[in-house]
Amino acid sequence: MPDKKKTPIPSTENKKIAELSPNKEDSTGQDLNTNTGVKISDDHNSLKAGDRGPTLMEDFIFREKMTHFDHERIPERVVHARGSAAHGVFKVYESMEKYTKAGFLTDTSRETPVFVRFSTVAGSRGSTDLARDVRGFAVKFYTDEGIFDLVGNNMPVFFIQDATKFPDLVHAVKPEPHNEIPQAASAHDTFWDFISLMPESTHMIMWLMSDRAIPRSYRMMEGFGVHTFRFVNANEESCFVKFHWKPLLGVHSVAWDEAQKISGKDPDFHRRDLWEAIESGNFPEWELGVQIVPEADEHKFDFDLLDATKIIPEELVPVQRIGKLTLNRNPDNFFAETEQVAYHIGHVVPGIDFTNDPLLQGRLFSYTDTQLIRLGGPNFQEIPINRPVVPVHNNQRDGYMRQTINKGRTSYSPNSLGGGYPSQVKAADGGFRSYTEKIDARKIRERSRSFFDHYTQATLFFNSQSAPEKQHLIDALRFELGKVDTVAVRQRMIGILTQVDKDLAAQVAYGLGLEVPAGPEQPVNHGVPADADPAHYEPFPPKEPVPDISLALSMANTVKDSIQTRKIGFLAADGVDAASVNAAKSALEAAGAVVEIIAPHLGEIVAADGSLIPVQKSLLTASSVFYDALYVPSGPTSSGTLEADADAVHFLNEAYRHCKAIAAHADARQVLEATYFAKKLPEDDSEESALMEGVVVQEDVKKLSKIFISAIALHRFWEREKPRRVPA
Ligand code: HDE
Repeated sequence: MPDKKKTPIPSTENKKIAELSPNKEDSTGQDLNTNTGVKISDDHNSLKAGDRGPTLMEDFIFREKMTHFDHERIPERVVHARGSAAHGVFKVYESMEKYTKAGFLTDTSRETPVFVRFSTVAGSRGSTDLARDVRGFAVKFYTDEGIFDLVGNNMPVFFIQDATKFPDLVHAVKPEPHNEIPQAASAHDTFWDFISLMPESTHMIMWLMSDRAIPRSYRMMEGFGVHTFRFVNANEESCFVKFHWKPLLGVHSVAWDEAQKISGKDPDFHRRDLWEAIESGNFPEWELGVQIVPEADEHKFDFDLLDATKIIPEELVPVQRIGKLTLNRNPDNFFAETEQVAYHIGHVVPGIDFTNDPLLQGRLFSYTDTQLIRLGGPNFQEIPINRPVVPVHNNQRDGYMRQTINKGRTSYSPNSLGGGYPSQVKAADGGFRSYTEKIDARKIRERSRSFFDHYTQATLFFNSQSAPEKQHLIDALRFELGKVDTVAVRQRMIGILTQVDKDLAAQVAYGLGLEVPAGPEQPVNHGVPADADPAHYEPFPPKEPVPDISLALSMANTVKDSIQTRKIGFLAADGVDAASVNAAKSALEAAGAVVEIIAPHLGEIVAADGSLIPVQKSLLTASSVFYDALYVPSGPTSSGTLEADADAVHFLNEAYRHCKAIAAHADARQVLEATYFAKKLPEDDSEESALMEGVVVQEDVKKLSKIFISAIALHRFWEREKPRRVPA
């Protein structure tokens, strides 16, 4: 069977790119002119009354330029303000017609153009990429049947169960209103005050405190549709579906200390990484996964499929990988495309429909509403990036900035003067018909009792983590709650954590200098209605055992078979052995890595044989946190310089602290001996010892490169953190 992952690289030309081209402008070789097309002779001086006189009102060229500038900004997104996007295509592997009639999921010959925007949630447009936060993963499919938006996140659950709590959640996490502090961080009182009163957020908090919240790259994140959606097939039969994106490079994160340093040294770290990967032809890829639940199984599970704080463990319903997404083209203009793109969970095509998840239902209102203020009116669908690749004909008219010139007398239906057009389309011919779900219910303002187990899956998540991941989670909670000033809030959180895992609660409490509350009582859920009957808030007893652990929840089980696009820094100075540099560089590049030479100065270094080696970064402009691994080539003069250079030694110490693979030619061992991990250098030159510690010291560059590649593929050597010997 052919390897589906290795399908040919799709062309960067597609229907959407072609559709965008009439709107593109290229000034190369062109004259400067005004918006009215008048050529401009002087763009450097305004029109003045005399040599040193005042500017004249008459200067229409100045006024036009300045007025446009004054109006350049639009409101940033109320959440997910900071983001980065790219064009690409999606192709399904095999027809999914058994479940859905959506053309892009049934026609295996189709390449559907997509525009994907990744984002953080809490920070403003100018904040940092490496904040501890959820990441948005929004995909716009320009299908032949209209636009489908899968507006997901990199975590499969959400903080709240009902959309009406969203403004409260966002107000709590955003910078505090009196002093607008802190930016892009959940580590403050109002966030944890809210969370400690909302036990339904506990499962999501486990994800947010895990390393999933500090990804190594957008290209190394999973994506999730979060809600349960419906598929509907040509016979109008429906099933439930959860959407997943599985990155082919695996799911990887950075260390928290590293994240904080990256935030200062390169706040654009993820944006840059995505841009550079696409520019260099390393196109990011994900497989689309689906978990399908037959309609008849709706009530089979311990949890409610309509509850967005729950996953369906992959052990209960496996994820089928049904197609591939490839991002292969950077936008031409950030504002026109990335900023103006308007995603909406309500953009669906025939074959995909909604469920009654109360979070999903609320989102159906919010997304159009927000575009009306953000993009300034009802015609935002006409902005080039938002247009479908199929023609639009309807009776909607006018409004600010209308672009379409609708011809004819009629803009109503039914009409006879316009021949009855545009006309309705039968479902059999492609018209969207909502799934005819049976509903027989009372109108109530209540939460379903099936939504009230808030802890089982939080525990499942915690139990499924590897030892280092558990430690990171504990550290993250100690950090975040440690930044909370109100002791009562910290204490309430410890109460919630006791419901997840006693040891977790005890460890976090220790870090905060608090006691774990005695007694088994449940934390109070303050998010309940005034007239609530407490019995209603008792969870249903479990129906069938939940798995003890779920392998897919731990990043320790992700793919670790490639060093594709990993960034490797070579620390070198004048007198380096050119062969030791070049052989390792070729081997790593052949395995797909990106190598940069870092030296005490920019320009070139002179190798021992007199050859010149170009330098990409100096020790001043680079930082270990920008690299996945480091290598020190041989050459006595180079080693002597590096050993004596505090910045070079710090570079290595810091990389060691962040648990990265480090390699040195045996002749450069003295440089590693200047570090604090000198005592941890492998005693023999076997592959096993090198891979145990993630430190490779070898004489033979060929052998060194081979072992180093295996070490880099393992991503991180978290065991090193245990002794906590971390001066860097
Ligand atoms: Fe959003 N969300 N959201 N959200 N969301 C927005 O829409 C909202 C939720 C997500 O790159 C806003 O255009 C409500 C879950 C992404 O442009 C806004 C609720 C998930 C993006 C909005 C949720 C998401 C947004 C702000 C609770 C994962 C960025 C600007 C009911 C499944 C899209 C905008 C982009 C953006 C509302 C919860 C994902 C205000 C009311 C759950 C990826 O409309």
